[in-house]
Amino acid sequence: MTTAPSLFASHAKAQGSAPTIITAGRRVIEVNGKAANILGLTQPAGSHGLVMNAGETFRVRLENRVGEPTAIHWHGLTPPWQQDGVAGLSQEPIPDGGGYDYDFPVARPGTFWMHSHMGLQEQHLLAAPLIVLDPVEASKDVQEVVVLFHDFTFRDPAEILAELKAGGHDMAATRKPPAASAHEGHDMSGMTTGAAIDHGDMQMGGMSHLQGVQYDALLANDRTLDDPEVFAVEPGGRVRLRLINGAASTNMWIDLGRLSGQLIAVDGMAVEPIGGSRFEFAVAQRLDILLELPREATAWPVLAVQEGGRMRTGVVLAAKGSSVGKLAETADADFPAVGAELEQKLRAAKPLVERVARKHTMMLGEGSGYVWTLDGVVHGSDKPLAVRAGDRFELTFMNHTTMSHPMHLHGHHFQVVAVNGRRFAGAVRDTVLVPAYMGQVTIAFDADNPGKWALHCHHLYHMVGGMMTSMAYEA
Ligand SMILES: [Cu+2]
Repeated sequence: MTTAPSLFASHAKAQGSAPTIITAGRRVIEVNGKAANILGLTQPAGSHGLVMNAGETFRVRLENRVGEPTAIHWHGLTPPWQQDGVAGLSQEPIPDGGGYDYDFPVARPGTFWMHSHMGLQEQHLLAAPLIVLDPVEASKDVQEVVVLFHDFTFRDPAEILAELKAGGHDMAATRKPPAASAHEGHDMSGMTTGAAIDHGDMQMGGMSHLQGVQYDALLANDRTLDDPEVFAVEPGGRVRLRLINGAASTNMWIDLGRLSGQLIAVDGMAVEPIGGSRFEFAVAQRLDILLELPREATAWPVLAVQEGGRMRTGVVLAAKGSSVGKLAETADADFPAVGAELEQKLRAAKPLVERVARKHTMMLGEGSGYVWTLDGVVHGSDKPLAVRAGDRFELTFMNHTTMSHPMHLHGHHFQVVAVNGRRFAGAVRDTVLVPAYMGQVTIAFDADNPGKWALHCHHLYHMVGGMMTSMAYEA
């Protein structure tokens, strides 16, 4: 079983000039008592993913043993664009049996991850943590706990996608407006004139209408709550949770239960600390939460719950002398939709210096047959967003659809500078959730990494359904 300790042990051994071998391959885990054939990204000693220090070189040889072509993206790193790992945009897919070498400096520490950027492989869990430690913090007495979350299905993702496209029951439920009277003016061409809507009544029959895909389980480090990973912790000790939402399409809530923590970074970038025990956690985002554990011999669950439902997973922090009891696999009540509430509270530790910006408003749209568009275009990667090197660029995502979209820009970190037109010096990050029904989020970034970069919704089925474009500029 993959665990964080082996991940960190591999780091200690990996210092040197030889590349770290990471193999994209097949593996078997157990979910709900049944064998599940999935994919993974492992080092020869069996650890999953990679840990390195900021200031070091990312020197990786990726070997493809998946049985089909693949491409792996280093989510949150800002490499030269040819090493960004997006099939068909930054590189050709790596054939089965082949390999690809990556070699670039990594300056910034943070909680990042790696995942397939090809087809539907991400739903087969072809993803792993990518942790860049800050050498300045090495002396601090803080225990690192890395948790990668997934949404899991025994079904073939291609079948799920075909059903969504055919407007199967999942789809029909997704498209149903939460309150018909509030939705006059909505049509499938992508224009919605509904005002702010309470999403609290969208949940029916235990299925998430917010996401549209019915999952068999949520996983935390590949495990369910009937057999969670248990981390031994010190009573009174300090723990840094590095939480990664690696789900294909499930926005989640982190639920610390009786514990309270300080959110200190999002997507690997520091924010002014925010205390709390529940945090919104959209697809592809990361949360770094610092915990000061009470001086009690107690086991503390760290849970992730689906939005619009109660399915959950998690890990347990167990102090010496505590007993890890059985945890219910569902929460007591449904959790609400994930939106922009936390986003609006976040403030960057190092905000961008204000500059004059070039601006563009990008329309997020949908059409019949599970078609998802950016500025009215399906799969618009060949019509890149016009950005010039050196620009400060402000991009406003305007969501004309009935679902929220976790929008991800490659090769850059951006700052969230407005939500629904209200400006603030928000978090610097790489993935932001644009809420459904006319949600509007503005990001700002400096065009300082020339190349061809993907810009897309990180909901896997939306991306495959067309919600992807690119941004390109030369030095
Ligand atoms: Cu989306």
